[in-house]
Amino acid sequence: MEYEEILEAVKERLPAQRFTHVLGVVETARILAVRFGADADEAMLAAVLHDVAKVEPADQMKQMILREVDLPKDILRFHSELWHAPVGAFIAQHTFGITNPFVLDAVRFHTTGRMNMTLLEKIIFLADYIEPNRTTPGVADCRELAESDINAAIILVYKRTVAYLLSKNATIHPDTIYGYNDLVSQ
Ligand code: DGI
Ligand code: FE
Ligand code: FE
Repeated sequence: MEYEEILEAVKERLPAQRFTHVLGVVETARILAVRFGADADEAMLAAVLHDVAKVEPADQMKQMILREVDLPKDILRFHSELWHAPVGAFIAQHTFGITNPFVLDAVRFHTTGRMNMTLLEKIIFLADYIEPNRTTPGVADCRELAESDINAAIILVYKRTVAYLLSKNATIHPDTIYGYNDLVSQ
């Protein structure tokens, strides 16, 4: 499927407000790709697909995760908010015919992050947090760091996310911790 066709299909799958967020991530990912030297077309494709599974019902995602060998089972022990990322990568591959493994991994790890993220993964992870429609307290600091230092910006996103999860007594996926340690120790 061509990019424009995928954009239209994603628009039909998502509520208007969620699609507005997706468009914000697309534009932010394009800017970050140009800034930090990644392929802008790949960044926009990963961005348009990153939340493709966002409104799938949790029980349907659970069934899919249990059924498909390619989907990680351990994620079922964590909050269902996390499931749309690997399920989205699966849909991108099997419904939208995306074969580029870097694009699929950028979708797969956009919520938790992980250690050794590729530049494309970093761009989608960061763009998701800082896109212009986001009003999260402190997002301006992340946007400022993203002007020049992608790793510093991502470290701050990890910190903010972990602090938020701690404040809610929520579990923290190990990939988020591994991702934080990976960048903070460099
Ligand atoms: O899908 P979006 O709303 O655009 O953003 P997202 O994919 O980053 O999902 C964010 C949600 O995931 C947010 O409510 C926090 C939640 N979450 C739950 N557990 C974890 C987590 N985020 C991370 N990074 N790590 C977790 O362990
Ligand atoms: Fe998401
Ligand atoms: Fe998102």
